[in-house]
Amino acid sequence: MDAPIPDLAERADACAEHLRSADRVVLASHIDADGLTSAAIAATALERAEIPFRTVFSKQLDAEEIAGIAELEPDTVLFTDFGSGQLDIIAEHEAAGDFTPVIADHHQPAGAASDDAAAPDTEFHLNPLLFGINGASELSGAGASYVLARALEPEGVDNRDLAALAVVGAVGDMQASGGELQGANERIVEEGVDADVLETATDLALYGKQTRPLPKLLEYSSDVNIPGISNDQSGALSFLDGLDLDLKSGGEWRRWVDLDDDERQTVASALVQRAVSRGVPADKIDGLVATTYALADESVGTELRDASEFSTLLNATARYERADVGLAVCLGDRGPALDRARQLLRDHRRNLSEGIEWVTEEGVTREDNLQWFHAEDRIRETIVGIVAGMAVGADGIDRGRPIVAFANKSEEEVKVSARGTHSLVRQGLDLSDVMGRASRAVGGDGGGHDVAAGATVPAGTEAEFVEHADEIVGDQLS
Ligand SMILES: [Mn+2]
Repeated sequence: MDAPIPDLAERADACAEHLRSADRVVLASHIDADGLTSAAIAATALERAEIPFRTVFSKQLDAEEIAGIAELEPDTVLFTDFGSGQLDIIAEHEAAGDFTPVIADHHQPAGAASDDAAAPDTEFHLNPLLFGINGASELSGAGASYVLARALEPEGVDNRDLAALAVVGAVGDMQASGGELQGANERIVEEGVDADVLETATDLALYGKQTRPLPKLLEYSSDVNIPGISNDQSGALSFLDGLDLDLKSGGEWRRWVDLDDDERQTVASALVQRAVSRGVPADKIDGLVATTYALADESVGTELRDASEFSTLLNATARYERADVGLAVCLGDRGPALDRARQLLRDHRRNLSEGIEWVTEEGVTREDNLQWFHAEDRIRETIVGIVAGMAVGADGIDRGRPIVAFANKSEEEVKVSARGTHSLVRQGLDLSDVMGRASRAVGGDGGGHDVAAGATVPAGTEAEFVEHADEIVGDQLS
């Protein structure tokens, strides 16, 4: 069958060929929605190709973690959704004969920014950025793993069913934030549709169409702010009560998926009318409608049916260090693992709302070019970044500058998370660069994406870190 992304085909084939000849493969993947789906895609493809492997996960791949992987004495390590940013360390292990790396990633390769001919590289490195494809918006780690999975197909095997997980990964990495998946991702969507595992539709862009009762769907619609409805429990209720529709069933509010097309049309039109009448700008109103990605084989009305809700469920397992649970759900466990994942998501939502409440009460400290807060042990380091992102726009928290959040990781280490906006990125903000340079300046390390990035720094260096980061952001935005 044709390769999904022709530009990557040759490299993917080389990676696949090497994997087929490997004896002891360790699959190492990142712990988040994209990393978990990457691992599930790679694991399924390896299994179908009858290549024996074991799986390990890491939250942040650093020298110590890579050394730990080397101690497993693999002959080949398949890194998914990370590895590119750690090429320098990985290349050293390769040179020492520890293992042969195969990398399916979409993050910025270490050393590549310097354009240095001597920058570390490795033969089996599958990354869209090496082929002129945007790794932030057009292909995720799960997408790169999918490309590899297609190259790994033995005779008579069709891995296109894995496109559904690739889409969950891309959506989890916010690659559909403009309303739909683009570029290389679009090719993967097409393959999933052809394989009958994905369905696309143009629909209301609100999160929770599968699982949230209608009033909650509208109340929590934070992406598009509709005055008198968003973040307004009684407003959302009276809006729905005012529609000439029977929106309850057996005394319970129905969900969006329970409505028929006419009912959906009525609610959507009324929402648009409300937005127009309250002066919401036209481009924001356009954002009320987007492409949605449904997993055709999953039950209607479950988190797993919708790519966005599925990715949220996976992120909940990841943030509480239950990669095993997230992976099991991706691989098809609809019993204990799914129950556990749902419980983790409920706990996660409670932690988030408590975290946001704390930040808005305590407030942030403003520097010239950024704003920051230190949660110490009050917010878990695994969720402090989302809390920071969600707090932007709340009272006293500026939309016009990036937010940096600290939380204790251990006695010795502090986690730093930074969030920006797409508008700041258009003005030159690159938080991956900010977090990387500012953390290294204080003896830590970090990286990520332009709009969201993270780092780990030694405890006690926070003030110095803020100084460096503030200066770098100032340079970027000037
Ligand atoms: Mn990713």
